[in-house]
Amino acid sequence: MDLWFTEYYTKNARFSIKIDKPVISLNSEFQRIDIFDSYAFGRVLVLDGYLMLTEKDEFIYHEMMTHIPMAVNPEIRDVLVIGAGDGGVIRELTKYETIKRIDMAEIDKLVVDLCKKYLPQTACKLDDPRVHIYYEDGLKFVRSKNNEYDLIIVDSTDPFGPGEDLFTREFYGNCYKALKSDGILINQHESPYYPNDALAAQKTHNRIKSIFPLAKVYQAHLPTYPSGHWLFGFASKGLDPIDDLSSNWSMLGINTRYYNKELHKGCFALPTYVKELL
Ligand code: AG3
Repeated sequence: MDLWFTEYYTKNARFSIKIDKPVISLNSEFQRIDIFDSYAFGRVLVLDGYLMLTEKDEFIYHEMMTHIPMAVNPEIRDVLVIGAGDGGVIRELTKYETIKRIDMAEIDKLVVDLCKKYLPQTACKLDDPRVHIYYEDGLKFVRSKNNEYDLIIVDSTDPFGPGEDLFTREFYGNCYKALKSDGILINQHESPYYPNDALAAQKTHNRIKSIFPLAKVYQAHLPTYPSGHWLFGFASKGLDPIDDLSSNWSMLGINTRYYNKELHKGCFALPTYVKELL
């Protein structure tokens, strides 16, 4: 019997992966969680029917969220990660010995517990002594913080369901307040291609732009996300992702499979239709 997972991108477009075997399916207090093994992409994590990561291509997303800001400011010491219960962003951050503290605010403890058990490739560094996990709503967590972090990474779900609050003006305003004077905010920005995602990307960018003096968007090729073309936001209180790119990053000896210095400069060059959207 053939078993397939399908994510619906629009009424008329969908993406399917053939399942090798189901691993676990549960409903948490917040969402439905499915983990399965696939032939084409290895183990896959799905939340509320939306594909979050696959073992084969997660390195692209997690490297692009982490090394872009770290290469701009290798002095980053204190980091807040919001969402990201699978641990992929944390794994990349722990490659930097210079980082002293990583706070993570993840609303759903069950995601973390299941990823530790079934997705060791991404969850492998969640027990690093520098990592402090708070099982709290990211919006509330960041509200009480002032001038504390050099970097905030928002690794949320889509702006529908439990992740919705992490796309509001209020949230971005609180992130601004929680960041130090050279602070950087990175967030996943949806795809520019399908109309609903594109609208979300546009709104997100406009909200961030109304709060941060510098707000840019960069892109990556992600085989298993809607349209395969994904956007990320880089916002800061002043640091520019290209003009301030540190010349020291390559000396740190960080091992990456997608990110490199040429790509860092190239990924901020956007297609015309994306520039027009933003
Ligand atoms: N963060 C969610 C990306 C959004 C994917 N959207 C979708 N498939 N419709 C991924 C979590 C990985 N750490």
